[in-house]
Amino acid sequence: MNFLRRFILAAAAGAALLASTASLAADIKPRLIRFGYGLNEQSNQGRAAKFFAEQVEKASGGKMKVRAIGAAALGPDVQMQQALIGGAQEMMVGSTATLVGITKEMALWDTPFLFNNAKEADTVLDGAIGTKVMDKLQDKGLVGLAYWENGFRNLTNSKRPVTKMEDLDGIKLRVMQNNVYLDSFKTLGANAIPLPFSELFSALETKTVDGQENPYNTILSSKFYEVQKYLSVTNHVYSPWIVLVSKKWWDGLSKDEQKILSDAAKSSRDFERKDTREEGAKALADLKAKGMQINELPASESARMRDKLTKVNGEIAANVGMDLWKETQAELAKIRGA
Ligand code: TK8
Repeated sequence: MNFLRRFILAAAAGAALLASTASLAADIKPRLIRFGYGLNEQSNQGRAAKFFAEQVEKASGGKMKVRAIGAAALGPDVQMQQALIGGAQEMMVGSTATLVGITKEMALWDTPFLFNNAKEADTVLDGAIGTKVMDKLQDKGLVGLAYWENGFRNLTNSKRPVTKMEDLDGIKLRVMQNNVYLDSFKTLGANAIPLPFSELFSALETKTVDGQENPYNTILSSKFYEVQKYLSVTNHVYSPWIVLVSKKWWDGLSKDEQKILSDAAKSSRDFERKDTREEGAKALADLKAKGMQINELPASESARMRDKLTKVNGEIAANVGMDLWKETQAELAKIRGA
């Protein structure tokens, strides 16, 4: 064996050793991370939270422990956000829609029919615009690490099939705590009522509200089919989840620890989107089997709703800033042209 070859082999062995002991050599302290979320453990959100916890433990050589706590046991989204800001809780995943009171730019993602498909959503959310919006959180005491998929939202209710806009008249519809959602559904004629997700099942069960809107996955995992008869395929908005860290706590972490969390949030995002889409693809059949009556909206009715909802676009653009609004429209035009 010549010198060069021996040298290369030794270097390779050294690199492998370094990689395997990286978590030992790196600046990692024992950490306990409370990671809260709103859905139950059996949901796509729960599966991804578990995956995240495993990734972090593995990458930190077991030093960083994630306690994933679901079913809003640490409180609904808005309450957890405040706990993160105050430093009483380390991490969470939740809807971007409930963040608008903290960072107004998040309302961009509430724009009805903003994305036509998952590819458009992934491209914008993971690209420069998604990052820009996410980074706005830092001034408010939060660090965003990745957008996960909640998904395209569809309408359910216990009163009647919604096949046209007028069918929404007088339906008490739960919406997220977010003005764009409130105004959108008022515009469509529903009696929109904001409620935290954690109160939704019992509100539907007691008929405090007649309906709600969420992706198929959630309608399935939260068993809304037990208290909702009708599902209308509206796909009216794509809703992201966002993985958040308390900035107060984050700033005390080493670069190595921060990288472990950031990498794990991204690999969990990829896991979560794949899992969500696979489950979503068969969810309609599952919901039908559970007894839900499902109807598509005729194209002409979709178009009417869409038309009517452009009314809220002006309000969103004013809220998030005209520059960001235009940049997003230009980016979407680019994606669609390509
Ligand atoms: C879960 C919520 C949920 C959202 C909602 O905490 O509130 O309807 O879709 O996923 O963030």
